[in-house]
Amino acid sequence: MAAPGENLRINSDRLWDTLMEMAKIGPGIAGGNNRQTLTDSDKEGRALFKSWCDEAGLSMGVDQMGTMFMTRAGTDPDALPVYVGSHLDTQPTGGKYDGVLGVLSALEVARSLNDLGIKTKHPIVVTNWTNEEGARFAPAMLASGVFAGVHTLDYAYARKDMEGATFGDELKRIGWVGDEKVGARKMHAYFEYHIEQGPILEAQNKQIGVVTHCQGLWWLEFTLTGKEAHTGSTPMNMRVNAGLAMARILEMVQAVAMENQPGAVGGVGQVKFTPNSRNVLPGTVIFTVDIRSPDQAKLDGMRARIEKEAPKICEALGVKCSVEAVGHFDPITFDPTLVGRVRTAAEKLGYSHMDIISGAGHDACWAAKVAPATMVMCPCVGGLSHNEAEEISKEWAAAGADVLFHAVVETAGIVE
Ligand code: HGY
Ligand code: MN
Ligand code: MN
Repeated sequence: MAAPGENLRINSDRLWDTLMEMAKIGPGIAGGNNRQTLTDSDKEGRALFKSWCDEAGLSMGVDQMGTMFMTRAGTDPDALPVYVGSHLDTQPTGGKYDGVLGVLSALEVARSLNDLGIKTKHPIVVTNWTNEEGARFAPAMLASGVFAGVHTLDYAYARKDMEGATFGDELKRIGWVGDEKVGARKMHAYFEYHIEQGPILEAQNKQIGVVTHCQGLWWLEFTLTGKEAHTGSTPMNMRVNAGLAMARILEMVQAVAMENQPGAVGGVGQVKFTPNSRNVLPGTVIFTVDIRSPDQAKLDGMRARIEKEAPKICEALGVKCSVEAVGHFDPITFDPTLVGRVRTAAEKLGYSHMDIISGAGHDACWAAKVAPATMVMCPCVGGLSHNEAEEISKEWAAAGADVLFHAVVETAGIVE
């Protein structure tokens, strides 16, 4: 048995088996997952996660956004808890590890503490945030955003998916509307363990990412209005072509991002043509531009340029253009003390590590607004994520979970 606090290691086989069990719920079509938020498969995944937490003796609290807080009691009931979490919802063609690794590694920390008979002063709360992905209901990190006071509950409940279903109705439908006021809980600290979702750690042959910052983001939703017309019989000079306007805006976004290298990205992942018929020019085109940078000036400068250029592109084609910011957070600096504990844990455990800025957004970004927060990262194969082929090694998974274990226990305080 490890001496409390020294050389703590999680149970790697149990963590991997738990990941593989969860991966069976909401399977994708190519080996990954489609367990989108508030779907029946999300409901199934939540039930499985709760059954594991019940077995580990964790007590459940659920807030009005459906976020699951699973508490392992501390010895000091007045001590604010250490929260350790991520998300179980996935992209429509998601991998098995994005978010899931963080939630189930947090559960593994609780299970390992039970195995070792270790008591902590501060309670530890294993957390599953609702709707981190923002794929079905924009924006991303919706529940943690309400928790941090960035969004109101009404705003969140009114968010609609592409079929017109609202977040509030869907949360009620799957039976996960909790009674806790969102954000009433106070945190001593927040940790999130996550795959990098980029190529840096693997390329640098590092087992651990010590996450110092997260780049900022804007999601700009454009609605372009053209004129529905026959693609065959409408002469080129009579077209009001919203699809062409979209294509020119995408080219411009690419150019703006490339002008802001290094350290900026820009692109589009989702487009909706209406009526979306192969021989009808679209009347309406809706798409979301996703731009990001760790540099505040670059981030805001890119937004300003895109919002200035897009209307000009549309005007030249006689297309109407409107834009709404549907997601945003400024670049985040994580808590230096907690970042230091992650780095020290990696060194103590003998894992190679490097400082890194998160390219993807995470619930930790909003948690950082209301508590000291930081992240631990592990590599992923080829830096691939938001793709069913997302892959990590069992060893990578365990190394990050060991580091998480150490940093969390050091923050929660071991009671002899
Ligand atoms: O968009 C993101 O960065 C995250 O995966 N929700
Ligand atoms: Mn994620
Ligand atoms: Mn994701």
